[in-house]
Amino acid sequence: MNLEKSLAAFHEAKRIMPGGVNSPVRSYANVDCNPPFIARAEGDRIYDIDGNEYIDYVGSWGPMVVGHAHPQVVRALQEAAARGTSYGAPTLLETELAKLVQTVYPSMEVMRMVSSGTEATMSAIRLARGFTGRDKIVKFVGCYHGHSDSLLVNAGSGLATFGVPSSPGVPRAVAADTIAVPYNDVDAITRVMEEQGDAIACIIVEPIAGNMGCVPPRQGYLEVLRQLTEKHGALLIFDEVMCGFRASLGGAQAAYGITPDLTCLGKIIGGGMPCAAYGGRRDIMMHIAPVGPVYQAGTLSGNPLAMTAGLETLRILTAEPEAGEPDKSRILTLKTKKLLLGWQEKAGEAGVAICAHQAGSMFSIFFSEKEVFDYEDACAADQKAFAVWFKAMLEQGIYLAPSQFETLFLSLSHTDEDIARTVAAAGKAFAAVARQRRDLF
Ligand code: KE4
Repeated sequence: MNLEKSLAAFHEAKRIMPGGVNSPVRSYANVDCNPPFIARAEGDRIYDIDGNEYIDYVGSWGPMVVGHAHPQVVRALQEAAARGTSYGAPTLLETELAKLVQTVYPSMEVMRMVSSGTEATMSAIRLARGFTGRDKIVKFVGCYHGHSDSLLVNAGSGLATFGVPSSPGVPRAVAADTIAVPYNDVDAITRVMEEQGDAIACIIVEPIAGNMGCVPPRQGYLEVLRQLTEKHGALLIFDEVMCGFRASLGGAQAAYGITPDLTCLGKIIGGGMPCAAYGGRRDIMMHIAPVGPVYQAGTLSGNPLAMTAGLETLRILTAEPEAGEPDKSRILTLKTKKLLLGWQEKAGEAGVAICAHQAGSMFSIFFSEKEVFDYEDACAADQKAFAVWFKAMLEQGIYLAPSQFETLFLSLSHTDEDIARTVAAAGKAFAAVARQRRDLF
């Protein structure tokens, strides 16, 4: 695969941006190869500046659930841009998107639009502290909620990939108020809440973890978090930035039937434009400025282009199915299941043990013989094998997340033929892993 132009572009980019990227995981540092520079994307295809074409399972890390450059989204954006790109004033679009979100997230009685998942979770944490008057928060090891100081403590995602449990620059005093607990461990969280519950403002959790790879909650785990927060007067915050609209149309809270006090959304809500939201119980959200004392603001919050892309994306996703047709969410889940079954079959044929996880149309595999329930299990998976597999897939035109600690995403534009091609490519990639392991011994 010719990546000459991308390599030259990468060298040029490194001179002016840290690592040549604007978000660390894009650097491919952990899979020991250089990233293709992307020229354009359409449907489930992404094209680099060297003219290589790939089937895309990153989908911009989740937002592109209806496929890249969907005609309905593009047309609406073109028309919106012609009306101006930002006003910094209220518009009908914001109310319209909030109401559409509320149809699938009824727990979000009131919500606030912001511009990134980081902003959504940072604001939700501040609100929880302001509402409860408590300073301590609980998060889970291997879960990632964006890069605000309070949440960069034993974070997952890029930090997990770079093996930095908490980032330099986060004041010790700030980190001291964040308690990081192993995910999926009922005893650990019960002990923390029994010991410190009355000082804890909230528990924030990825209800389906996606930043240690895709790791669903154990049976009953989310119920325990709900019970413990109620018992100790702490708020339960579901960070559904990644699993929102994906694990099911109503995200993890609909899939598992648990109602959090606050929810954070991102990615799909903006359809590829900078947009996120936090919201929940009215009595809590009424503490947010200007009606309440907890301050939060944003120049581009509710931006008309972001609202437009989000509205069109969610309209496509929530559209009533044709008579006798499954709904879009079900179609995505079934396609994802088909892909993973194919990968598991190919891995078995190659004699390579994998652990495959799926939640709706988010999924990942671990090169691990044992089940993966938490960050420690994910770290114990064979990351060298992952890097070999990743590279073998990229060379066959399959564009995957360049890290064991990320999740993959399927879109409405992935066809059965694309899935069959991806399964066949995986067979060759698993064989490359098996060869590499044989060569080691
Ligand atoms: P952003 O600030 O990147 O919009 O959202 C932060 C965030 C919050 N919560 C969850 C559950 C998330 O997954 C994220 C961001 N996800 C990463 C991918 N694992 C974004 C990709 C990147 O950092 O480049």
